[in-house]
Amino acid sequence: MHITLCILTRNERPCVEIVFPQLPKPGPESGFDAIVVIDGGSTDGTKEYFEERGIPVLGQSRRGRGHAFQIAFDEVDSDAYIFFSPDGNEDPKDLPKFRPLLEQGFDLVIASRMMAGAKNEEDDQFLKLRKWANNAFNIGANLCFRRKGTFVTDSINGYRAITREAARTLALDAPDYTIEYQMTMRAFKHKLSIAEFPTIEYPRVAGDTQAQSIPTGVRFIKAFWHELRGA
Ligand SMILES: Nc1nc2c(ncn2[C@@H]2O[C@H](COP(=O)(O)OP(=O)(O)OP(=O)(O)O)[C@@H](O)[C@H]2O)c(=O)[nH]1
Ligand SMILES: [Mg+2]
Repeated sequence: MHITLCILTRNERPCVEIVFPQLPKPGPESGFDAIVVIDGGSTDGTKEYFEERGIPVLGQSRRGRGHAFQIAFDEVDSDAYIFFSPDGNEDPKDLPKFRPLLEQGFDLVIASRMMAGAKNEEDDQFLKLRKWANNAFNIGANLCFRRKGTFVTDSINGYRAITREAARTLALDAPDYTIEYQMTMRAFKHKLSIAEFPTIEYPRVAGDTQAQSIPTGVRFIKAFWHELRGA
């Protein structure tokens, strides 16, 4: 199975300088065969960082994380895709964990921040607002759309892999940060097989989030409602 690591960036130069050197090279040990960067219009030298190192960079005609997924599915020839955000949240040591599950036949593999053995960025805080919101959206997705398999613990996390065939089946069209939530809800609806493994979520190593909590939360409610109406 040919697997491509898709690195998603928009103005992440300071993070990329720290995180990219921690990534394994494509090959049998790494769990992927190729790397591609999908960049949503960086103006801070992120694109140039990768180009200088010979890593292919695909641009986007429209901004948005969901559009970046579309570019991967439309333009990257691979049997499966691992999506990775190089801002420090995601542990590169987990990269080899996707391949065995994909090769076992799972359509979608999610690194879960919520299951036993995992850790969420907010777990050490008293107020875990983002985690609680994530859990509420997750329970809604499981209750309304899951028709087989066990309870999925983290339907929103971006650190995940999907096969090309599954991506085609789901006809994803979310343009923004709701892309992963839409992917999981539609995977439930289509009775695709979903695997999770526990991961540890670390804080961002530099820079600021581009996903503001309240507007992103509203988009999640709309995405959920959209799937409910189309269920
Ligand atoms: N290709 C692409 N990547 C994007 C776009 N918008 C955001 N990203 C990337 O998606 C990843 C996740 O975005 P973040 O801003 O870190 O969102 P978050 O992880 O919820 O927030 P933090 O907790 O601050 O890390 C980062 O690597 C961003 O650079 C876009 O329009 N296109
Ligand atoms: Mg992040």
